[in-house]
Amino acid sequence: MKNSFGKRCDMKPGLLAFILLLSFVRLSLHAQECADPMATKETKALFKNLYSLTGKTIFFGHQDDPCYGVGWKYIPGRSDVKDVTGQYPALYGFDLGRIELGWPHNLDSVPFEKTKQFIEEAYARGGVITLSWHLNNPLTGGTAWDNKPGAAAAVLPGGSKNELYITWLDRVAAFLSSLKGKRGEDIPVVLRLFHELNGAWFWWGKDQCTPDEIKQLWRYTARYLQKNKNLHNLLYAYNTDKFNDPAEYMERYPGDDVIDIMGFDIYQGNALKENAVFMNFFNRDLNMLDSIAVSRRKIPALTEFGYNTIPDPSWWTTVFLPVVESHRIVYALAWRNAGGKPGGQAEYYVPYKNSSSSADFNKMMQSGKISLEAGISSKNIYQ
Ligand code: BMA
Repeated sequence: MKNSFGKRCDMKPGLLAFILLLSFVRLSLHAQECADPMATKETKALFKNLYSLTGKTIFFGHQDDPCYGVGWKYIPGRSDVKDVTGQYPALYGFDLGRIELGWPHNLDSVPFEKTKQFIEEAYARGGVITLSWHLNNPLTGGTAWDNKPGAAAAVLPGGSKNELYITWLDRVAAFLSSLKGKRGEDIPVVLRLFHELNGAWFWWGKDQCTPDEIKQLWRYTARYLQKNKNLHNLLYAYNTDKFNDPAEYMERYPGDDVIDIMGFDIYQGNALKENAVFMNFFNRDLNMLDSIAVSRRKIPALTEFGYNTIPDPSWWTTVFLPVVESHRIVYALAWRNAGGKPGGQAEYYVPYKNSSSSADFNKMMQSGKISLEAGISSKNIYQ
């Protein structure tokens, strides 16, 4: 028998078969474990359940869902998704931006006290929580969009902003460890760090740091939260923006040992304005994500999506659903319903009560492919 270097290999076929079997068993056992070997029981269960539901259902999520919607803010129990469908979403996104500065509210004015309350309520309903972090530029003090290069290198050990970054991580960690379920258990959270890192609009983007720097930053951050802060209630989501090929997708991937969920963000508009053009691109990226996630035994997800103001009233059943239903993503997070913005265009990505795509949104929910609160609470994903 020749090995791949063309040399003779004297191993007995029986022994070889045994070794192959052992590696297969190891891989299969490994298949349903999250990246942090010390993850809490509930966090491990969340990974295992999301992994096994991959390709079976798509949990629908919405950023800032219980905080505000089009024409309202902080009305207890209210949600645009619930106003339209009668149910809360299955997944909830919130953002930590400015927690690093010790602010009482985030970059979109959501008080962190409310975020904590909404997370605890969502968890009690059996929902999944994912957090993004539009953290300021630690080098310049500007926002996350201050894309002057050099910040990633500066926060790594030995860099001029490493100490500052540690104080920021300590604040994030304090928040993450304050999230408790009814029995006092830590609430599992999908932490979506350094999102859209193949774009060049954030300080952690592709023109702002090298692949090696962002990989180091990712790994350093995850290890700090696990080892120094003893946080074991986290699943880690790697996510790019839309991408052209697997090489682009993987260029900045920090490694299987620190990632649980693999996704990308995509919006209809600009170059992807026409339905057919968008569908084609979206479908192509989902195909690539499916095979990358399968080969690495990770959970594929659509980490952000939307078509601002949903100008096409049948968009949900003629564009979104026909593309996603044939793919393996286990959740899809629609971006926030900010509503009317001072001096700007309205911003919303899910319908609100009686808006033009409300009926079509309900029609999509009746397809059985997409799950809201009832579809997730019945799955007991934390057990
Ligand atoms: C963007 C917009 C902004 C917001 C930011 C962070 O896509 O919604 O208004 O500040 O996300 O949430």
